[in-house]
Order: sequence, then C-alpha cells, then structure tokens
Amino acid sequence: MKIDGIILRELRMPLVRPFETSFEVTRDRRILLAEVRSEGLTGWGECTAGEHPYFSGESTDTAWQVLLNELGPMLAASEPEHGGDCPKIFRKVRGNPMTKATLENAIWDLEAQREGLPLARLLGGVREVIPCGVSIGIQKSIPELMDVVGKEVAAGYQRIKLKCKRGWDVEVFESVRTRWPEIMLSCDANSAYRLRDADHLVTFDSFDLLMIEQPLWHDDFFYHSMLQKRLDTAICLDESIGNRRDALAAIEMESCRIINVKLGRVGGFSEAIAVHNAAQERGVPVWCGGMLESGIGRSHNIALSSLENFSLPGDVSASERYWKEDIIEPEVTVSPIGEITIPDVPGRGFEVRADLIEKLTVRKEEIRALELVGRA
Ligand code: OSB
Ligand code: MG
Repeated sequence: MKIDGIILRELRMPLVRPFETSFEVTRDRRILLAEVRSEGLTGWGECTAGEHPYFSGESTDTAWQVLLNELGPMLAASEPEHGGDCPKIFRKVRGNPMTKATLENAIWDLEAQREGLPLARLLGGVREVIPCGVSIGIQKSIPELMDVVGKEVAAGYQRIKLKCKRGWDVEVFESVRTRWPEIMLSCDANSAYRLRDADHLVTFDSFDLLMIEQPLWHDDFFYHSMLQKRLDTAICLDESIGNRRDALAAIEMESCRIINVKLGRVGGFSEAIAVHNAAQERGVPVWCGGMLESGIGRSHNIALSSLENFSLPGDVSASERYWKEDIIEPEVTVSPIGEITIPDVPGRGFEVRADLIEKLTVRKEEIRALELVGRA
C-alpha cells in the first residue's frame, strides 16, 4: 500500500481519577496518536509511552521526535503490504518499541480495513469474548482501597490486580483477602523490591495470589529466577519482556511462570504475536497488559487478547474507568460477568470520534509522503 500521509497528534486527556504506581502518579495523559492514510483508508495507532521515561526509556516527547524524524520518513518511503512488514522497515532504529508500535499497529489497523476482516481475525485471534481484569492503583488508605475493590468486584471484573510497593503490600493483601476470600487476586510491584526483600516477598505466598508482577529490576531475568525458586506464587514478568527472545530466556531460566504481553512494550502486533506463540508452545499462559490507553490503543489490546493463549484476564477494561468521554464510538464496555465482546466487523471495530479528537488535540503535525521522503 502506498502511504499518502502520516499525521501525528498529541491529545491531552485527564483521567477520571489519578493512577498511582510504585513509581509515579498520573493525572493527565498525553496521548500520542498516529493517523496513517493510504488509498482512501485511515489506520490509527496509539503510542503507549508515558509522560515521563519512568516505566521504560520512552516518553511522549521522545516518541514524537523519533516518529517525526526517523520512523515516519522510513514508513512513508516504503510500501508495506502488511503490518508485519514494519519491523523490517524500522530495523535501522534501535530500541523505541512503543514508538515503532504506534506506526506498525496503524498499518495492521489499515490492513484489516482493506481486507474487510475484523482486526482480531487478521491477527489470528480465535476468541469471541475476552476475560477482563482491572489494575487498581495505590490509594490514600485501606478503607478507600476497599471501596474501589468492592466496586470493581460488583462490576464483574474477573481478576483484581493491586499495585503495591514497600509499605503498601501485605497489610493491603490481608484486608482484601479477608473480605474477598474467593476472588482472583494479583499484585504488581513495578520493580519496587530488591533481592534483599526476598524474605518479605515470600510472605506474599499466604494470600493465594495468582501472580506477583515484576517484583525486581525492570531489565532482569536472573534475579527473578532466583526469587521464583523461593516463591510458591508465580512471578509474572512485564517490564523485562521486550521481545520473543526475552520471553524464551525468561521461560528457559524459570524467571516467571506467566507473561504480561503489552503491545507497545514489545514493539507492535508482530512481536506481540511472536511472544504469545513462544509462550504458548512452552505452556506459559499470557495476558494483555494496559498502559492507560485511549480507545484506540484499547481497541488494539482487545483484538490482541482474542489470541488463544491470552487465557488469563487482562488489564483491558471499560472506557469509563479512565475517561469521561472516550475518543471511540461505541466506548469499550464490559459485561456483568467481566467480558468484552470482540467486534465482528471489519477493522478495529470502534469508530474514531474525529470531532472529539480534534477538540482534545494540543499538538499536530501533518506531513505528506513526499516531504517525508525528502527528510529520510
Ligand atoms: O505495570 O501494568 C503496569 C499503567 C502504567 C504503567 C504500567 C502499568 C500500568 C497499569 C495500568 O497497570 C493498566 C491499565 O491500563 O489499566
Ligand atoms: Mg505491570
């Protein structure tokens, strides 16, 4: 397909409530979207980089720069037939997976429209509905957390994940477990602990957690494998898994028993499918992580979650948990039994709300293919 134009936008979107992790508090999202035009169709991609380079080395600003000056020109000068052609097109650029995913996913989004296929089917997805969980940020107090958990359990979510850190862990798990002995419960430390905390982490075993997500360093396999030997609870790796090779290494080293697949973190749909397949072949279940996405990234996460080995509930939840108004139509909704139905229409299955997107845009750069080629 010939690329007729690429438009970058930054949207300012306030979250309906702040989201606190072990490393930051997010109130307002700076959402970076790429709109890729080709032969009368428009594909959309969302960059999942954070406002600051804290979760990974990428941020909204680094992504903007790399899209504008490097990846955009490369894509415009190429004629990709498939989303899967993108990793080769971007090969010269090292790192920057969330930035690459922005464009690659837009091409898959385009391809699904061109082929008249639901994006989920183009990716090889087999599920008609996906199981959903929620990721609950660190709260001001345990009573406030209990209210939030109560609401999400009542809404039907199948798995509750609690963000944790030193000082917000065992006491919190104890309270939630005592009140809800039966729910599927997990925690996510976002690298808040060190190996010297191993004795403390072993005490997490008494709360029947489905998993402990990324307890140690963001780029580590080795120390996680040492920790996993001491834990009954499964470790799930998020930050550490950047691609298929990482997944293979982590599985081989027994650094984890579960993998969180994030579409941006692994560089787009091609690598996400590769991680999924590698894990599936080795009997390791995966689930789809979230990065506080707008409806565009969310719709892509939903499509990805339709693959067979996404057998555990993901952090893919309803639009209303994040936004007063989402930028897609219809918004993402979750059924009373905690499921999202995979759209059975061509493309991503959620229309973009162009007027709302325009209204929320704080920065926009439109570049035509020719100019882009000149810059390459
Ligand atoms: O580690 O999963 C994470 C959000 C920002 C950065 C890292 C993480 C998260 C989440 C949010 O847990 C999940 C969601 O989108 O609801
Ligand atoms: Mg995580």
